[in-house]
Amino acid sequence: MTKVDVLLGLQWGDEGKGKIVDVLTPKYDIIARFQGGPNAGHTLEFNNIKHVLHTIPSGIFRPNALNIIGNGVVIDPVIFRKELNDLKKFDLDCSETLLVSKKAHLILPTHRLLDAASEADKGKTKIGSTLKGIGPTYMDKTGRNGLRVGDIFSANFKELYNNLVDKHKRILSFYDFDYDLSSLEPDFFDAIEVLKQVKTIDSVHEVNKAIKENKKVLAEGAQGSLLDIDFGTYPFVTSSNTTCAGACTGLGVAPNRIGEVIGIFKAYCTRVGSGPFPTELFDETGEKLRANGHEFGATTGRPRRCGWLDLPALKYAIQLNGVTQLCMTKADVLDTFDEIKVCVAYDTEEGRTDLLPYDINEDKVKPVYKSFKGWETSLEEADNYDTLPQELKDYISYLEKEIECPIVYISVGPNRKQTLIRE
Ligand code: 2SA
Ligand code: GDP
Ligand code: MG
Repeated sequence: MTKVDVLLGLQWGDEGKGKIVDVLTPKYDIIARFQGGPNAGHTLEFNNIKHVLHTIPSGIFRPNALNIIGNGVVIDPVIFRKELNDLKKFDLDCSETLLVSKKAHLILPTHRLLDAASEADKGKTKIGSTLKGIGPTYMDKTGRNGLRVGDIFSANFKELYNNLVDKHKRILSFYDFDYDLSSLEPDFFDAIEVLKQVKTIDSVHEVNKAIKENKKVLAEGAQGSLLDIDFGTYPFVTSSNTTCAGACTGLGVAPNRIGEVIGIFKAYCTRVGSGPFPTELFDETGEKLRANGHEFGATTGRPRRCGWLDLPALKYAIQLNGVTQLCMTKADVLDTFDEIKVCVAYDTEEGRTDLLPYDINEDKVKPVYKSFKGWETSLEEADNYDTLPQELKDYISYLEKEIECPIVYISVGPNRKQTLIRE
């Protein structure tokens, strides 16, 4: 039996997971998403075209790979239909290569309204959600009220829908929030008809059968470890387990069937939405990172907050996930910096620590930085580790020594070709 490899983000998301999954897909038979939903924006670039996927796994553009949307994912049929239509424009027919778990939960229009109402109600303390209805959908899942993909085939689906929507309307009435549900419902039911045409499966059986047949499976994470509902910067997190354990529950894979865990991090750090970010830069250096890295949300277009790499946070994420291989992305974004900083510890009221404290708000932790000389050379054409600038190699060696894990992949641009692999 083979094992399932997992690829996931080690920061606050947008580490470049989509790009790296696309690069690795030729090595795999199955690519499977295990959590999150259309809050995710996974970007792939090849043949001078940029594609952004939200619900569909990032293996979809490679021939021969099967793509599975697992039980841990939440699906908005309207966004899903748009993704399918966008792929059709590139003559990509997913009818044989995309399978959806019957156990995945559905995002209803009222989940999106509840997300918006909750965020508006929170005001300044809002989470900064993507407003895709993620939180309310997972709340209904754990509250045992949710609707699943398998329900759309039931004769009484409309009744199940109405019962849940009535509940949502009662909750919405507690908020000072105007909405017009009638304008959203026809589109939702149209999209349900499209979803019915897609192959639905019991992903638990499908994935485990593949493992028994020695097929290679890659589980694709969404968001990042610091947004994990249990281990992230709560409450400024998403509503699923973004860490490796989520691949077990989100696909039905036993923990002892997990193989390599590929952890992705940017050579610096970004975060979109609210919440603590100890190494955030509010000056022109932060602006330069945003401009050079085109740091804008792939789903919402929001500007991402930018700062230096945070080693205590990275070590925490590596430990949580049992990372066996690292991938550092966006090294090229630092090409024009004469100085690069890394946070190596925090000063707290209890003294200096390199463990991520319970509270990392700016009044509780002060980052301690180590400086590195920048390489000030373009990495755009780099295609071999040995010929990389010495300053970058020094940066990589330092990180590997500190985090005790090999950096196997180095990404130097958004294109699938701009990836160095150290075998
Ligand atoms: P939600 O919508 O309930 O999951 O939001 C809760 C928090 O999780 C953050 N979050 C994300 N952070 C980074 N990237 C995400 N995907 C998009 C992208 C984001 C975008 O690829 O750029 O376009 O804005 C993502 N999805 C959720 C979110 O910002 C909240 O902090
Ligand atoms: P994901 O959510 O982790 O898949 O990442 P996103 O797609 O949200 O954000 C990553 C962004 O960085 C996308 O625009 C990618 O095209 C881009 N990207 C990925 N790797 C690199 C890289 O090595 N260098 C540069 N400059 N951009 C990259
Ligand atoms: Mg993203």
